[in-house]
Amino acid sequence: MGVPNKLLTLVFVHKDSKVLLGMKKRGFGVNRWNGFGGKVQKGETIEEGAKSMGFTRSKGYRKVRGLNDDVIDREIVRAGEARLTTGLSQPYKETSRNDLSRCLEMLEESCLTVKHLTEIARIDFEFVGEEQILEVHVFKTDQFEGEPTETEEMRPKWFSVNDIPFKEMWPDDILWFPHLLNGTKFNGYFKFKGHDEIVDYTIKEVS
Ligand code: 6OG
Repeated sequence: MGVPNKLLTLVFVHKDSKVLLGMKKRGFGVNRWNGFGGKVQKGETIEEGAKSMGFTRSKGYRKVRGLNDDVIDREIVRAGEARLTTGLSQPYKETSRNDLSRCLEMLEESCLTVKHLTEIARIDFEFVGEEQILEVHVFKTDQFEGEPTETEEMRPKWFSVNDIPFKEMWPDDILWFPHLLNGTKFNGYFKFKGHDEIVDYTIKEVS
């Protein structure tokens, strides 16, 4: 049977003829521009995962389950104020330290809220010598709120669709970006040797 696929999301936000990319500042794919996304958590759908990771308060929301959106919003604001006025290392009066770090996590990820997402692709990535397949679900949207804001993880920047920085992206991107930009749905498979070399791939359009 092998190990189950690792589910990931990747979201591309569009505005006019621009697409929002983030420079990954740490972790997997560091120093590459990419869409926003991450792991789908247990108990959430892939779409929920896509809406939350890197964009909305949902990751924090899950951690403080039981609170409604208004409360969460207030906590985000409070945590932001606390961060501004006291700095990260100072204790926060109204909630426990633990709550504060949770709230800051939400704040960190709340640069944008995305609404409707269109799934464009599923791309499976295999890495030579590694058993687990990365199953990446790619979405696009032009419906969002908020200003892209730099976080510890990502430095966002709008790129013209004619000026996508493929040389500073995962090497598979240049092969499927035309589909993303046209809105053509597809299933992709890429086999990587290391992180720079594609040894095999397929891209199949789906209706
Ligand atoms: P975190 O580890 O940051 O999630 N991802 C890839 N994206 C592209 N364009 N090409 C690849 O080729 C990728 N492999 C993974 C999925 C990692 C993020 O990176 C994406 C996630 O959005 C190998 O939580």
